[in-house]
Amino acid sequence: MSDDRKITQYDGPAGGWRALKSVTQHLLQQDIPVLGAKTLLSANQPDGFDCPGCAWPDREHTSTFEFCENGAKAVAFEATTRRVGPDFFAQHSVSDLARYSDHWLEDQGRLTHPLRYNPATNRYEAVSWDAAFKFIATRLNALASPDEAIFYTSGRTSNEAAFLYQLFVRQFGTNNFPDCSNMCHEPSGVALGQQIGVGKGTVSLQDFEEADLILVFGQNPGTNHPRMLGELRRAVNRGASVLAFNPLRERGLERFADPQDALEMLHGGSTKIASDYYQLRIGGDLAAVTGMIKHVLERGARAHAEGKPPLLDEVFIETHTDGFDALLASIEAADWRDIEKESGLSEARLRDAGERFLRSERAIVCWGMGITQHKRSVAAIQMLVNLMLLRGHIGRHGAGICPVRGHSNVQGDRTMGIYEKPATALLDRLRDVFGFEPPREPGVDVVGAIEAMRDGTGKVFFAMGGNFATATPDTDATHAALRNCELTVHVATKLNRSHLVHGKDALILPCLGRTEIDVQAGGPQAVTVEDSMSMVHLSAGINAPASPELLSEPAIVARLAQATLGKRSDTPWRWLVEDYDRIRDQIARVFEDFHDFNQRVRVPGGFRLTNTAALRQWKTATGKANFFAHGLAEDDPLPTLPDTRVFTLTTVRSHDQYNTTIYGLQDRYRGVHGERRVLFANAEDIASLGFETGERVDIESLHHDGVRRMVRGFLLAAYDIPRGCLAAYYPETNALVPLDSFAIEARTPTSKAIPVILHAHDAAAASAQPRDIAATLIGKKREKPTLSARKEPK
Ligand SMILES: Nc1nc2c(c(=O)[nH]1)N[C@H]1C(S)=C(S)[C@@H](COP(=O)(O)OP(=O)(O)OC[C@H]3O[C@@H](n4cnc5c(=O)[nH]c(N)nc54)[C@H](O)[C@@H]3O)O[C@H]1N2
Ligand SMILES: Nc1nc2c(c(=O)[nH]1)N[C@H]1C(S)=C(S)[C@@H](COP(=O)(O)OP(=O)(O)OC[C@H]3O[C@@H](n4cnc5c(=O)[nH]c(N)nc54)[C@H](O)[C@@H]3O)O[C@H]1N2
Ligand SMILES: [Mo]
Repeated sequence: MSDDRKITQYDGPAGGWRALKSVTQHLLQQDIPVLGAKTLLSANQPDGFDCPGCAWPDREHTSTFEFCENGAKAVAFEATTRRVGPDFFAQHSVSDLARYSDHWLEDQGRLTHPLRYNPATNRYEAVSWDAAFKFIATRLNALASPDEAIFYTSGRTSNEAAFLYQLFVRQFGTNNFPDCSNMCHEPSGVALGQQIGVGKGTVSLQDFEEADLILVFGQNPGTNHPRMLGELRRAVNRGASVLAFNPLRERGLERFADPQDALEMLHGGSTKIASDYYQLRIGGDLAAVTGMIKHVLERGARAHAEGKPPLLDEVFIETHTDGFDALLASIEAADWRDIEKESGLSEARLRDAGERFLRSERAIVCWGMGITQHKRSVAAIQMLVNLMLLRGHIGRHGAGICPVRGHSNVQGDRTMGIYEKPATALLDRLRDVFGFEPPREPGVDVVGAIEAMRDGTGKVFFAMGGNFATATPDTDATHAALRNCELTVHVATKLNRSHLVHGKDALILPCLGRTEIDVQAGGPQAVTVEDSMSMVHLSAGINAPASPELLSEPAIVARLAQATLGKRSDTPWRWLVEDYDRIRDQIARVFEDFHDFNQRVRVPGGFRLTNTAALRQWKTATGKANFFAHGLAEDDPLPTLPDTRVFTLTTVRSHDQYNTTIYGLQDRYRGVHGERRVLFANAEDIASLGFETGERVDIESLHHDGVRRMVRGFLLAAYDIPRGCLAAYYPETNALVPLDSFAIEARTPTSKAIPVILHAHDAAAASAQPRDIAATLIGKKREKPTLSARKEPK
């Protein structure tokens, strides 16, 4: 291993001085010491921009400086002074660019001009905006059906852009709206919708101040929602408990030094966050919560029999819920041995967790991708909510449900109608307000979009942000699908892989970022976003645009709509974007909850959208909050191979990335430096396979479709993780996730539970023909993979 590549143990707390140091380094790397500092000070301020980092809410948008290391990186990365203009693309052909890493591509800087791919030169070349819109419009209008076009959205898009975008696409005639949510919190929306009648969380930040117990399932806030750590720390300091459920020991859930706390920083102190850490098996959450519920129900029944005060909220269960008896029966049927086996936790530990829950008067349950990206994620989420319903921890102070969203406006985009299965009520409303007949057929989600492009029924792929080629599963299949398109178009701030894995024709449309001043005919504009707790507020950039050529996302949508729809649409597209208040007035006409939008959003801090579940009104099929019974029986056990150990691999984010945007090669809290192809494994597993820490291995995933999926050259790192479980970074491992392996009902790729086997690294094999593994899975005897401790030359 080279000197700058090392894996060590990190003993410090999350946050602290090292977080401050890291921010300074990132600002310097982006060549923006002065501008960067000014920019950072405006993040999440009443008159500044919404931090593009994550969807965690801000304290009333009024604190002096909500410091967050990773928010700072996101801002610095956008505010960089580097540029990739037409001269850059003249120097580099697409095949040349394709050889560089994702990190290098985005690190080249901000896109400055609209670009069109020229197959003759194999290069992107500058094109005028008018020509770009005309080209796309002609191609869209030439399709045999509007359903041959697919319109992707990543979650940074503002409410205003998202609203115009869905309006344009529906006037064009399709509901093909795959979005990043499909890969993210879709199961939360599905589970909560069925259960409590609203697909969003019920808590506000105020509830975090009052809770006495916070359960954190499958989430790594120290890295992905650093400002949430501030909230957890405050809660712990006033005596609340935090229970963490995670197969990996995550430093941010253990100890945190708040860079905003002068005393803590001065004295090198830190706060212990999780009072208990439940290191369960990957995918063991449903079983773990089943165990907790089993304990709670048993204790409840005993208290009842002994005439003691009730431990369950019987009044709430009686008046507000449905399905209790079915839950009871299924929990009674669950056997502790099975619970232990599936969760990887002992009965005693789970009873202890259940007991802590019983002692809590005001509990909040939070979860992230560790819960949603599984086959049975909807069931797991419904079990979490079952637990909360038993003691009525919903719709009262200090208690409730908290799916922690990712992208800063992913929740708002859905609210605005970016959804492939729109409700009839929304379509009716659009028809009435805008006088057109919207398409009624559901559109494709992310998996459906890849299938459609693969099969040739999806011909034009348009992306409002994101990095579809890299964020999606089954990398090889997805890339082939994208290349099969007639046209791919990306609205983006930075160059990324998706621009290089393109259709026969391709365009890149560069847009303004959150941090930049957006001037339209009516003067400087602000956009609005909705955070993870349904707060809607304004966001206005402060930096000069990265290039005078950039258009805002709303302007791009409006001009494309005008070019495409022409006289077919009587929506005044150009007029609407002259002043975003006009767009907001239209939003208010469509969505009741946005009444007086322009006035209410100008109150500092914005306003909160109504959450019926938080008011204990249940817009469900039964009119009640529903308990859902979900048995333990795994319907999809790990495949078996003779003489070969099959592991479960989960894919996680490092501390130095924003999804597919790689800021750097450090994962400080996990002790990783200078490398991203790392495989975290239990030391005993490494030894039992005859490998050594620091050795490289190849990872192969197992699936029934006969396709061989393999990623190579991962460095083995001993880590505190249960035996049989492995972890590696996303997106390097996305090639291992089969396209048709997704969550039941929600179709979210199962990126957190991939059955894999390990091979000694075969450096030469990268060029070898892929072998068919199907035979081995349907029972034919397979050669034992070479698992000897063969060392690669260092
Ligand atoms: N800096 C930064 N911030 C971000 C992002 C980013 O990439 N970088 N991404 C944004 C987005 S879009 C999202 S969705 C969020 C993602 O935020 P997270 O939900 O925190 O995302 P992951 O890194 O995927 O980590 C999930 C956690 O789940 C754990 N885990 C894995 N498998 C299991 C399991 O089976 N059970 C349990 N209980 N835990 C498991 C992992 O160990 C890890 O700690 O963050 C948002 N914020
Ligand atoms: N294996 C595995 N796969 C996963 C996950 C996982 O945990 N494991 N997580 C999934 C999750 S939770 C998500 S949300 C998806 C993320 O999927 P995406 O949302 O598609 O991906 P991002 O990496 O967030 O997109 C980054 C790109 O967005 C562009 N961009 C940045 N800011 C702006 C802007 O303001 N406007 C526009 N138009 N473009 C902008 C830049 O060009 C940048 O390259 O990935 C999913 N994929
Ligand atoms: Mo996400």
